[in-house]
Amino acid sequence: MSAQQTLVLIKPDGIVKSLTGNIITELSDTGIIIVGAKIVQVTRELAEEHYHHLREEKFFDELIKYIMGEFHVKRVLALVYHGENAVDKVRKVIGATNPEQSEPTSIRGKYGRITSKGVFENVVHASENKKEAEREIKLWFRPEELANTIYPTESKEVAKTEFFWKEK
Ligand code: IDP
Ligand code: MG
Repeated sequence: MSAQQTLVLIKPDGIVKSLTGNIITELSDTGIIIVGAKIVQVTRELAEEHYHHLREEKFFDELIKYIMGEFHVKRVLALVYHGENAVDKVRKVIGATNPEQSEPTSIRGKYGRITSKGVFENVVHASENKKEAEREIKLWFRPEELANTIYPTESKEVAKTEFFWKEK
């Protein structure tokens, strides 16, 4: 198995529960390294694209609100990890989707919960396989935000609006 990349999101419940350091420590213990990191305020467009495969589910609307931070705080920490077998290593450490069925020692098993509305608030997201990891990393990050160029890039001329801090 060669080196892989995977996307991890510390979800809004993980942020408000102050679990960021703890989760990063557990992931580092598997020997993989961080090659990208940023705080993101998740827009509806990004949330719906990220979870597009779940759009027919009855919990979809609540899931979109959850990842946008409507129940906790409007930010997530997005991380890209790189290393040997990174996708499966991370999935193992975080545990199963349903926090009540996760290994008790996994991150989701320890810190996740199911809300009265039935949303699995499971603290952390991680890509399910290599193909999804590539789709998700390209959705959340620009090439120059990553420490190494992991997918081929091309330069394009685009007219764009840039934002600057307003002078006082
Ligand atoms: P994953 O996060 O383990 O890859 P997915 O099936 O991709 O699981 O679901 C994405 C997220 O949607 C989950 O992490 C969880 O927050 C939520 N979710 C998934 N299945 C259910 C469900 O049956 N009820 C409520 N929430 C769910
Ligand atoms: Mg998934």
